[in-house]
Amino acid sequence: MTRAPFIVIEGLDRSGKTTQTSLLQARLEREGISTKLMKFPDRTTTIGQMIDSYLKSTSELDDHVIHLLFSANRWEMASTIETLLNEGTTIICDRYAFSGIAFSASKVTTTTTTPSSSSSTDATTVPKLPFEWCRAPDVGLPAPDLVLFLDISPEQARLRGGYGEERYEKEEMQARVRQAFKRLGDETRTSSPTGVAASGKQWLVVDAGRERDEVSAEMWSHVELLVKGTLTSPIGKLWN
Ligand code: NYM
Repeated sequence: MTRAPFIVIEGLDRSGKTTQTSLLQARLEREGISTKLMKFPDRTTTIGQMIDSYLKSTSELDDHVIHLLFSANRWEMASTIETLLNEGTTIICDRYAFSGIAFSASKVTTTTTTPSSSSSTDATTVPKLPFEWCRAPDVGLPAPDLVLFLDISPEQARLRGGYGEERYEKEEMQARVRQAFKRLGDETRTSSPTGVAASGKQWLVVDAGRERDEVSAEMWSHVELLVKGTLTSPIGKLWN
């Protein structure tokens, strides 16, 4: 039995991810490929509305709780993802479990101390949530066949007008998130044969600091191979 591919676009805030995802969807449609665009967080569901108000700072939630809500928001779509892929619909997904881990694991508590011998202060940062704790709720979700990670440096993001108003859109946070994504990408390329990393080519870093059309052309070159090939392997499960 053949099925359609599941393609995830991940990236930092200001990487142009949403624009690139729409361009990719338009290209797939022009090629006559049946496509569904998904986005996480999906702010339309009841859980998604709780996430939306947290991100806009109109509500406060414990760090563990919001992390689990982001994951639950993916689980509510898991069976739909599987059904669509098996029916032959290619899924393009704007953010997925990798964002879930990268952002939550980058939250830190900062303590500052002033050594008695000095007039300057030392800052120590401690993660609020362990990396493996952040991964656990997403274990078993449908695994993407390809992750395109749109990478942009904090300096380039600043040139694009800086970050927005939502939670996490601060430069120090984004720098930590970038490192966490790098860790996920490195591990994806070297992990077990049954995981998302199976072929060693499924996590691709795209330099998103370039012109829009250059970025979309590179993305298409990776996606074209997948959508024009025949996929017979069953849908994988994340980190199993
Ligand atoms: N985000 C997104 C998380 O913290 N965890 C998640 O699981 C997901 C999917 O939400 N700053 C963060 C990343 C973004 C924010 O995403 C909203 P977007 O793509 O701007 O709507």
